[in-house]
Amino acid sequence: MSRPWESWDHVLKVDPDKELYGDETFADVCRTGTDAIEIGGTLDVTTAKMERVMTACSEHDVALYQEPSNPAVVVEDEALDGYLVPVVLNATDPFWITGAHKEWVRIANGVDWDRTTTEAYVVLNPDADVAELTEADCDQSPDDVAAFARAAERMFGQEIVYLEYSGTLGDPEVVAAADDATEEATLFYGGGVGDYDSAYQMGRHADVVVVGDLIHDAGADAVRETVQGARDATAETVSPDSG
Ligand code: 1GP
Repeated sequence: MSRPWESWDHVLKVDPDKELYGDETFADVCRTGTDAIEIGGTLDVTTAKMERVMTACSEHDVALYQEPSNPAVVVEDEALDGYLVPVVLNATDPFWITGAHKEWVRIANGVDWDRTTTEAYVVLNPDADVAELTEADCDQSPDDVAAFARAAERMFGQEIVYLEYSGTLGDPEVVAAADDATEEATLFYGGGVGDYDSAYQMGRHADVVVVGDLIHDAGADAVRETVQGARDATAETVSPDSG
């Protein structure tokens, strides 16, 4: 499988269980300038809700991925560019490290391996639904997170390391530590990004800034600003003058 995320700066995560902002449509959602849309949520996601979002987004020219929160909601759809499957490295319930994945392989009528990639999550906001669900141990120092990131890349061959602060803006020092610890893997950061400045701040360290709730709470224009923040941060970090 190619690694399109290596060239991404920004991902928009759409929760199929949440309404769009105001009278916005999926056409608006698909025109924020993001590099890819990930469809996924932690709670109350069903295949019907997934399919509704997928069908609507597939009419527009944007890369489309499903992020299934559990094996029961995987939707087979040719419109998808692929599946990004979370593996929660700091879950204390092993179901979210290997159990869900084993169940998926067991019950699936064949997994589309060419379009399936795992994301090595480190969940860091103890108040987030995902932390509660996976019983994640969120008490992690920058050194701990760096070690998780390096283990993910070097021991487990993960192409994507995902620092997940869902619902709150994370600690830039932690993101910087994970950035320093990884060489090949693409570092995703998600959580609490709500404007240009926060996208820029996290994009200075992460390769890809993931924005979720903002599309539901403030709409496409607000998300467009975060795309710009992430792009500008990338442009500066690759600039020879950036130090
Ligand atoms: C959630 O990381 C994403 O999985 C984005 O988080 O909803 O806080 O933007 P927010």
